[in-house]
Amino acid sequence: MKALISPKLVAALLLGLLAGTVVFGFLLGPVVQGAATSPSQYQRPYPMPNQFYKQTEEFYVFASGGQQGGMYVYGVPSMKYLSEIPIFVEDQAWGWVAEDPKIRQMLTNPWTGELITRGDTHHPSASKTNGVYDGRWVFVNDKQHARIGRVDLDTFRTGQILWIPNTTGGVHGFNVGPDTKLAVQNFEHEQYPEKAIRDHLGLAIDPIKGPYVAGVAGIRIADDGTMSNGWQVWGPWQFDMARIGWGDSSGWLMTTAYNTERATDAVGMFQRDQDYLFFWNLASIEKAIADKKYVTTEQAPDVPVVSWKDVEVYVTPIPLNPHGLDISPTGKYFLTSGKATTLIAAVDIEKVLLAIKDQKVIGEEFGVKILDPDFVRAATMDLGMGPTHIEFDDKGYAYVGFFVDSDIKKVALGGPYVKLHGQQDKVWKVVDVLPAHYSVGHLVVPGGDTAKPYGKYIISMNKLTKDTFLNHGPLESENHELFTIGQTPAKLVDQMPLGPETHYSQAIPVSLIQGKTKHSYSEAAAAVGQQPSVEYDYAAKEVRVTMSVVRSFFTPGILTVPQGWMVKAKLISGETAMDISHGFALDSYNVSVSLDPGEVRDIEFVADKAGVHWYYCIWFCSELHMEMRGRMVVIPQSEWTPDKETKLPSA
Ligand code: CUK
Ligand code: CUA
Ligand code: CA
Repeated sequence: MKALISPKLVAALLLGLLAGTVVFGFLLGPVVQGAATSPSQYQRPYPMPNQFYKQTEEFYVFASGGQQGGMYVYGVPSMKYLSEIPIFVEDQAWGWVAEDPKIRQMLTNPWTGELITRGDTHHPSASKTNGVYDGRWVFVNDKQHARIGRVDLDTFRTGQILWIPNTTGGVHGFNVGPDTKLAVQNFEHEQYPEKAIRDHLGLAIDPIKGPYVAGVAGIRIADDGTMSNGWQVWGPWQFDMARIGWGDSSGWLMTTAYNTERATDAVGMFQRDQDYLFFWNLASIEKAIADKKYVTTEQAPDVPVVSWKDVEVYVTPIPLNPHGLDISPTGKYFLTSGKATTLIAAVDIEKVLLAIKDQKVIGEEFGVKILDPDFVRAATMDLGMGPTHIEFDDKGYAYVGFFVDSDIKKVALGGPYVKLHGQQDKVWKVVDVLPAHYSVGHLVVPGGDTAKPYGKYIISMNKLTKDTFLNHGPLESENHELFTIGQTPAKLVDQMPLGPETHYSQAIPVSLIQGKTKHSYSEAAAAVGQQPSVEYDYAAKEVRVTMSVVRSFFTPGILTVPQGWMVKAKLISGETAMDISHGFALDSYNVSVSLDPGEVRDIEFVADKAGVHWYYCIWFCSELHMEMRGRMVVIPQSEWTPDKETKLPSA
């Protein structure tokens, strides 16, 4: 071996001139060749699995991670796990850490200044143009802290986190509208808001006994994806799900409430035998704001808060304690499932609009007209135990998940959908049952929540897996089951264990994303000319470093710091090659960041521990990966003298 490594080669390696693969081949090539066995021993299935899967993949699935705090990404139909996208929770493996001030700011509550690194993602909702996915972004909510994350699909990274004011959290249904201009976020947990809101609503609210109030937040989305708080509507009820209409239901916002009882305990939330589906006229909300019928709060002086009394809103009764609220592809039918019933209501928006016009009203609550359910419903289906969520395909069928029955029922839609499936005699009836393992939560048909479902597949996101996979302790994984639905009966084709805990997912065609996925950032190119530098600021007690990170060096390779000073480092990856990542982890400090190719990242930390601390690269990036390290030498202030400053040779 020794003879293979010439001083020239070492020089080339150290200059970072050779790609990792070349280095590897050069160093180890002769050894490997010497030990080569007959090729048959290395035969692989043909085509090579990676090429096979890559070429036949049709959809990216973005699955919310629930208490994992981000999203999982996998491919369909391979059901191969690809990645995770950290959003609300720090995740050093994917480079999402609070020592980066940009990330710290996103994760910091703008009103309390608290860094919040816990989260609970529920409902991813993809950007759309004319009601169909356009592959730009996936937005998702954090139920626990009332924030919305935007994931940019060129990098698969979080680009923005918007915090929603006036609420203590507990937000559930989240949905992006058909043209990605408006998104809505429900407040599921009842609240005791600032006095300005309580006074404006004029309801009796007792901070201990309740009943409380809640509402919906409207989030505006600019053309570049930037979210901002647009408005809030508050009233006597909390909401579970929220959907913005399109097509037949354009201009309407629909929400469901399972606690129309306004109770504060589970038993109380089951007292009625029906709860409500709400219809909010979006233009009436904008008009109330234009007419200045709103208040603002101390916390959010620029976010108008409107009372339900000042907007056009109607309700209609639906089976009790609803969970699923999903809209058929033309925007016509709203299917809602009553969790504790066997019933699914199909409400027809055209009949809702007629009922509003002709006053088909059976009563009123808090001044809101209750539309006659017999008039507005196209059907009430008795389908099975524990219905959860609903999806739609491209052939006029709805799919309803059942937690208790552990299956999915395929139902033929009526009305204009008959011409798609031709099952005239079977409308609103079950035409197929798909067994699941087990307990179905959400379902996803690619595009199944849009104006144009792609159909072909359905994925059942099961809450329980029990004995489906190798057991791994009391906490079992989730189970995503893939069925093909182009034919009846549907066919189970694969199952995949996945971490906790998926709620909803979006399945987006590969063709909308693949072409624009970046392999490296262009930031490093922009930062070219920024030579490595070290600057000591004695007034601020700060060391500011610009550090170049490229195979296989950190420059500077030594950094001296007076103990207790702040270190502000700008790390610049000089890599443009695909998949060559570096990192910066600092011994005995709580600091570890990852640098994608060409990425520029800032990190800040206090050098509070004296001694020699190595920083090293965390990705195996080349044959000199282990050697890719440098020293931070922290010197007690009493021993510090300016001649100990790190000096870089001037360029
Ligand atoms: S929820 Cu979890 S299975 Cu948050 Cu859409 Cu129903
Ligand atoms: Cu860079 Cu390992
Ligand atoms: Ca109820």
